[in-house]
Amino acid sequence: MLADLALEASGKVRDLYRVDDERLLLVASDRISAFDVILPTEIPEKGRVLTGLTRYWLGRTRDLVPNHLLGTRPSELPAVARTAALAGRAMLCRRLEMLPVEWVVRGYLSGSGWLDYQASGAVSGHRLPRGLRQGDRLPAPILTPATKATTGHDRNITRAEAAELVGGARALEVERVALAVYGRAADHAQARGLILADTKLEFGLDPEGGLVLGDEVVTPDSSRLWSAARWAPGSSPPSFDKQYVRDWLETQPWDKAPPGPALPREVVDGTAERYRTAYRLLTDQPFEQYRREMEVPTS
Ligand code: PZK
Repeated sequence: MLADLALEASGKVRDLYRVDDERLLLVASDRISAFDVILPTEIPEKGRVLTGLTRYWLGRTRDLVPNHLLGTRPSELPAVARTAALAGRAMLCRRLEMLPVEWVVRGYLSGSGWLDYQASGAVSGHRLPRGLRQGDRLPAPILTPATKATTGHDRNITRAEAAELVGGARALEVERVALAVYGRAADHAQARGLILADTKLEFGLDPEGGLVLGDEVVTPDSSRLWSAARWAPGSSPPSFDKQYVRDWLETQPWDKAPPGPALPREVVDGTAERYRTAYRLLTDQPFEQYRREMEVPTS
């Protein structure tokens, strides 16, 4: 997508390019994964929605922790990235020394948190009350760090293990900041009819050793967002964004091994609308406005 910049890293749905020694360009594609498989069909504008949401949350949490965002507007990007294809999906970032831990904050019991709780009564070393059900709200949000697996699934680790990886004082600092970011975003979402069940944050250090929030922040790809209206105890509510995709895939004779099936137009359209709706609900702005703000000016 960007022949003029060197690709530094590639994720399932995002790519990271080198700008110079101090800066990176993070580009969100329209690819979508379901059941851990990248599907052959893209969701139009999904990458822009995720970049727009990250920009929104980084602006809304700046008072809690500095972050890596340098700009998303075409005028703020290096000239090679000032293209219509990248507009709104590219984020210029400060290059950080990333901490080798994924910092997941959970306010509700779902996913690997639910699995760990059922197996041991605890998640990442947090002993939880007996009798919790899948999808239940926790007595208080908890930090459940995980190791970044290069292949396969991330593994939840205890806070003591996270402290061994990054240092005890740093781990306590991250915990305080991560809980504050989650708390702010969850309250904001709740007031707009959405539950932020959990979210994965990544942090790095600036050259002076200061803690900096990096990566994407409180997007549908890094979080579980549920419609509050659809929450009920005893089961995890459907994913706000991928509900149509998962529901349709479940009707298909597919063994969840790659490649996945191509999505029909109704599922693509319904899902694209869900992403735009998530943007509008969370930011109180139409997604179209973000698109227009990020447009490359025509000379
Ligand atoms: C960084 N990732 C994850 C994301 C990928 C990989 N500001 C930063 N400085 C240095 N490194 C990173 C960041 C950020 N954000 C992020 N890996 C390194 C990642 C997207 C695509 F391939």
